[in-house]
Amino acid sequence: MYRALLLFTKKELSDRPQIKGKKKIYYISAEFLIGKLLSNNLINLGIYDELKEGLAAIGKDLSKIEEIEQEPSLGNGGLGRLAACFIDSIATLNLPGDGIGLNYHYGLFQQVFKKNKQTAEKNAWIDENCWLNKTNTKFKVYFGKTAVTSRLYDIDVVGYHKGINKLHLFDLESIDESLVQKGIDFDKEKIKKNLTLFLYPDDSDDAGRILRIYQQYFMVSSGAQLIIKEMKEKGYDLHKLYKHAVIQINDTHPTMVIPELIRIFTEQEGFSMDEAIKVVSKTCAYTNHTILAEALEKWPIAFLKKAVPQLIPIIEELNRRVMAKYKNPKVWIIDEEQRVHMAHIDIHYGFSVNGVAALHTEILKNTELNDFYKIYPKKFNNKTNGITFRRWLLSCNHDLADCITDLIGDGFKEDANELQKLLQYKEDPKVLKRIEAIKKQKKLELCAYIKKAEGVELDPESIFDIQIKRMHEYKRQQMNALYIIHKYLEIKKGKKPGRPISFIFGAKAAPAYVIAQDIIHLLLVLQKIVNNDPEVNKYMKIVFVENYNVSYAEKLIPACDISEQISLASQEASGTGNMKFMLNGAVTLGTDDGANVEIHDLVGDDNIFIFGKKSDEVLRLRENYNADYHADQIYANDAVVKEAVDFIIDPKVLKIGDKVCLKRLYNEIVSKDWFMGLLDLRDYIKVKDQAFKAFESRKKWRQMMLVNIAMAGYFSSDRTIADYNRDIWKL
Ligand code: 26V
Repeated sequence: MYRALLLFTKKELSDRPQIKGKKKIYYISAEFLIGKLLSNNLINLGIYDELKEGLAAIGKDLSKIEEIEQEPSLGNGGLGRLAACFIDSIATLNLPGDGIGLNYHYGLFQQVFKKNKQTAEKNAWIDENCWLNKTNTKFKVYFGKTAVTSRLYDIDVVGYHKGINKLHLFDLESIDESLVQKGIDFDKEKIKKNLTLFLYPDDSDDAGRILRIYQQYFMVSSGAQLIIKEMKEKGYDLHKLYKHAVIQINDTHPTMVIPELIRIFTEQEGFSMDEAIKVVSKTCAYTNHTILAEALEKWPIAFLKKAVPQLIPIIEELNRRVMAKYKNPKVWIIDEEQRVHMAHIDIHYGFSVNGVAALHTEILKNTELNDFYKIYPKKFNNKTNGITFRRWLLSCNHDLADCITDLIGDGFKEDANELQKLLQYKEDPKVLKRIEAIKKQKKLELCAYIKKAEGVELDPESIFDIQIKRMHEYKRQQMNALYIIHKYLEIKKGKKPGRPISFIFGAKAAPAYVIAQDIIHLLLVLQKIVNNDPEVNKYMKIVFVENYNVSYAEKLIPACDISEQISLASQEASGTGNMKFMLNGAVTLGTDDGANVEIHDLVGDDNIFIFGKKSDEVLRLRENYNADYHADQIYANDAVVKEAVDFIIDPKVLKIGDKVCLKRLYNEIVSKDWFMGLLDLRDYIKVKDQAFKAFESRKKWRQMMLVNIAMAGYFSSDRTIADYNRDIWKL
């Protein structure tokens, strides 16, 4: 049945018209975390309901058939999922625009828990029953004198009741899957066989880091050739490239497209260097997604020399021009350690630099990229992220979408701001109860799924408190763990919560990120202790779901009561899970960070739970961290904090867990606490308890749910893309 539906849907897609126009956006990204496509394609094609009914009439359940599809997990997290939401919205706004990326044979690793630890398995998704269409387009890509062939595979991207754009994924013709050994290990040296085998979960070792350069260049060289080919086919003058194409560079991973285009123009198209630089600079725009130093790419020039020697003279020329103009070494492209700062190429040689939420953009302008902001104030702009409501409401929560349609019609499907019409029902008990009943239903469905998938039985009457996102210290799952310990110890002492709480986690950690692995370990050990303690498990349970991915998110988000968005203020560029939860009627418990700030502004103080130090204060403390922040003193002076932290190395915990991991984590927290979990823990406990208490004022809580749904319209990626188009792309 799945195969029949896939073939039928592919045919429907191929019958739809291509979206056309004089100018086109190319969204280049190393990641497109598209997730399963069947139901989204059916929704966008406008045939979902008809098909579902038709199938039901012959005794088939579409939602069961959907389960068969393998998820293409071609992204690590937020950045990749954003790219997927964006291509959906670009097509929905009827804008001509294609994605350009890589056809990884194995997506983000599958997470398997062994002995309460994360292990990684390969995650295949390509087979004859998938959405890829093989094309005849091939390009030669040179690594110095070594040539490989790239072949283009396409996935159709259909807008909501609109035409088709493409997601172009390039693959290595000479790929060899037999290179993969145990887990996700493979021979990293054999570039001619391994280039597109894996999506990168981290870049901890040098072989891996060089391979990443090869991947990036393979992507941008293929992409540049495709763009030039399309321009020539349309008869456009390459000297006017910027009139017909705009290239949005998604983080620095595709930055080499800038020197590559300049190289092609000067070496093959007869441009002068000045002319090539001018044309390329007017075509490329850059999006920054993080202020974390370790994620801002700086490639040793020696690595680039090894992989792509042909780009070195171009990059050196770009750097010479910057040095001649600006005396501040902090804005140079090549630093004194002979490293190439990829973001600096984008900022000098692109026409737009944007952050992904209001606060993030302000921090870029005033702190992280301030030296550049002073040079190019007009280039900087904000584009607050968004999510596609097709996937994150219409597809993952049919019941809620139908309810909203009954109440305010289906205008919100084209114009998400219409969700605000829901506010008129704020005092309508029937409507409030219906929304609550839908939440209840989603919780029941999630309970059944978790029982089957994880073997844990949750109480659907309990509060569902959910934190799902990559495992990272700055996102502070460790602080959530400390709250859980605190609650556990309170229950042990006889202070029992009025209503049980289910603490739900989903998170993958980069395989080489030791402390993140330790936090996963702690949570899995806590899960064992809490869930097996008959004195406690009536009041609280923990479930850390195995292999969190897009498909799992689609089940978790509709069932959530409290959305945990607790990053250290200033560190989460935007977050997009926060928007998905809000749209599905969860209430945010969070810091004033990333897009939480905008959620807070929209729903007001009464419909969100905010805690913790503000970003100004955090940034100030971090400027002189060792002198100004003292985790050890907080630990020593606050009995509640100390009790929770000490439990990490309590004999009860060490008995089940790995002593090395737990002690390492304990030491990290009491001595460094780089992301200041201890600073905010007291306030977190206080406000989280307030949130649990507020859950009992049922009318008020239902109203909070309604207000959150009603105000979520701003976070439609249709709005975000309209903003990109108005300010940057001008299609
Ligand atoms: C870095 C690396 C480095 C090692 C190899 C793999 C890899 C993959 C991606 C990245 C960049 C991570 C940046 C990122 O994902 N930022 C997130 O972007 C979201 C969309 O804008 C935003 O909502 C999140 O707050 C931000 O953390």
